[in-house]
Amino acid sequence: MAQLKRILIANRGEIALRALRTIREMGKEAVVVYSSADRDASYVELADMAICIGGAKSHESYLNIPAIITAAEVSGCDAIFPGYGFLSENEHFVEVCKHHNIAFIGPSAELMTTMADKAKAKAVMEKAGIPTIPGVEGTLKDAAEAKKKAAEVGYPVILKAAAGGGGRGMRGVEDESYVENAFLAARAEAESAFGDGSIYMEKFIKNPRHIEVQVLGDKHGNAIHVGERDCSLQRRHQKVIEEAPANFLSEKTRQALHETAVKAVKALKYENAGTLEFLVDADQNFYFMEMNTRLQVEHPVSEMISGLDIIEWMIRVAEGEKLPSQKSITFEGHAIECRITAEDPVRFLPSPGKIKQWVAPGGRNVRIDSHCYGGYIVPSHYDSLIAKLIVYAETREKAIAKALQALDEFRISGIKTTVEFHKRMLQNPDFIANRFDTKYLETYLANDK
Ligand code: MV4
Repeated sequence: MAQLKRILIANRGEIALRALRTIREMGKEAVVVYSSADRDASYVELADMAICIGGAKSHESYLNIPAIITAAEVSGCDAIFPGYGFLSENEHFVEVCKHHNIAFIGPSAELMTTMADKAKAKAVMEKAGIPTIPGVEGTLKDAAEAKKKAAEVGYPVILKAAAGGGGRGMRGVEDESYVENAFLAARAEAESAFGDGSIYMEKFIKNPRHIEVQVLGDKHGNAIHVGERDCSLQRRHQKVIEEAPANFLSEKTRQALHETAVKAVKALKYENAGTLEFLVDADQNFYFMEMNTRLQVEHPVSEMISGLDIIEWMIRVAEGEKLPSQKSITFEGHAIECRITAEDPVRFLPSPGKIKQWVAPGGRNVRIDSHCYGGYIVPSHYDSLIAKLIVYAETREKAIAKALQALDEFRISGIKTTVEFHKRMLQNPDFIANRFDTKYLETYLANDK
């Protein structure tokens, strides 16, 4: 396959700028599309070409497939980079790109569809010999079946929406008295959120860590991992702080996790970048949970410890290039990412509006992925992420110190941000001691008020 010359970025915000940087560094042209609310974003000016594709509402612009395809065609793009969110996991969009002879920089529509169904994804992984969470294969037909199966699996159990994600349509069940109601509630919630009420059942894993493995596959059947990330600090299923490596893991577990992830990519013949999410319990047992068929927000921490540019490799793989060997990729040091959002740091209510002052930190191994600047207006229509602060140091302890220094230097006024919250978390003794699970942050915030 030929080299890609001009790539359309079908996204906005920090990830649009992040992708533009790599595309241009590779000597290629970057075309950006933007909504009427994003015309003043920094990357619009930096792009080789910028095309307004519609109104501020996502469905009028960043989810508007005909508008994006038209923009790609009139600008002569040979590929589309999807980023995360929006159309990045839309299998129909992948098919439309193919039909228009535009390379979609990501996996096949088929694997995307498989992974979108969490119950199906689990069955496929199990068949490939990947450890999954014990439970019931396939979906449950009714509340009576839920009750019967829960007795077999053993309480506590968890009911999950097959079409799910983000915790919607999910119910933990402690004992038999709740199981039928929980099933009905989960099914109703899944039906209204996804238009699909399919529910499956698993054993409830207590106090898990959320640890994920970054992977890449190429067109030649090669697969590599780019290490793991600990993303256990979440609020309402939104990650807040991520780090790499996951120091919680023993070296033995880490190796096994990496090998498992690579085995899955090879078995699936997965192409491009992806992430396998695992739950890891207190005894270091790990279980496959979901696979994300896109680039993730937190990819920079993996880039920092490996030295790889993941977007560069997504593009090179799409061009038909072979991935580097696993043993050529070495991991060093520790990276931490703080997601800074335009929200108040106590209640996390959105705080869009005009940024008066923006002074970002700097220095050695301090990376800011942000499209913002003084005078920029944060639109209210989209995700509130305004900057990712990523720091890199020799050890976790030094990375925490560096992140704190960088947060101290950050000056943002005009809008509220979560900078102060991050400062607090990085000084929290539990965080410092690496003593937290996926429930930690919610509990901490609830007790704080
Ligand atoms: C679980 C679990 C415990 N046991 N599954 C939450 C989002 C969804 N994708 C899967 N989730 C969970 N699945 C079993 N069998 C606990 C969670 C969970 C969670 C997982 C990762 C990160 C944050 C979380 C917060 C609450 C619950």
